[in-house]
Amino acid sequence: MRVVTIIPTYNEIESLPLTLARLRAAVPASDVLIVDDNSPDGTGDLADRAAAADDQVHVLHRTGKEGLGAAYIAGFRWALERDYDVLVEMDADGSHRPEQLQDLLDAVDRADLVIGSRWVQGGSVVNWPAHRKLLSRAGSTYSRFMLGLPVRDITAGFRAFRRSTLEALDLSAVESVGYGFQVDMTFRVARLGLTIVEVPITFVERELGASKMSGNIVFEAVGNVTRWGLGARWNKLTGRP
Ligand SMILES: Nc1nc2c(ncn2[C@@H]2O[C@H](COP(=O)(O)OP(=O)(O)OP(=O)(O)O)[C@@H](O)[C@H]2O)c(=O)[nH]1
Ligand SMILES: [Mg+2]
Repeated sequence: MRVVTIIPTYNEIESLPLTLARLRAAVPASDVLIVDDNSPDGTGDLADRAAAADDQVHVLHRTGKEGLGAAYIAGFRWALERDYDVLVEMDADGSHRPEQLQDLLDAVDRADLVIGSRWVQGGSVVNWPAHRKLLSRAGSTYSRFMLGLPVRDITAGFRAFRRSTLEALDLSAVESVGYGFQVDMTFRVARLGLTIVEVPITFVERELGASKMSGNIVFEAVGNVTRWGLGARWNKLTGRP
């Protein structure tokens, strides 16, 4: 099983070195692809140096900040052009513990998509204030209800896709930028009738660098989920596919 872990970065010069070192130590078999959006802080150069020192580390440079969704799509395309069997999504900021990646990989032979979940039995979040937990859970509950999906942590960003799953999707149709991207991908995988398995993870709030989360990203996600959910119900009522 050939695995590549895709890490999107924007101004992660403080977090990336440790995340990379932990990942290479925890799952040495996984190649790494860093997708950098021309970070002003020099994360791209740092990634190049890491790639020069380790032939399992690769870098994809993009010209400007286009959001996490666009970065992942570019990373998926890069990996699908190569012979990887499993494509992993992981944040650079330490929130997704590389030491738990193997748990996701262990589940990928019985799933088309594995989600590292905060909101299943055994999952947890470290260092989040109550309001942030509430926002995440409420977002997942709303999406689950609107989209009719059984997934507990729908915005989670620590994931493993089988190659065949991404090949079955029309990646050029995915347009969401922030959290909406994870919901969008989940909804698309579910609509294909593919199997989604959640494994518990401990999510650790970033300790270094700054968040790229914004009100816009939340609004985009809520707006899209509402549109998709209503659209699906309308299609059902009117008998459209
Ligand atoms: N290439 C690229 N990476 C991005 C972009 N926006 C965010 N990222 C990366 O995506 C990952 C998640 O972003 P975060 O800022 O941690 O967002 P978050 O996890 O929702 O927010 P926090 O909970 O505050 O950490 C990190 O590795 C970021 O560097 C972007 O526009 N382009
Ligand atoms: Mg984060």
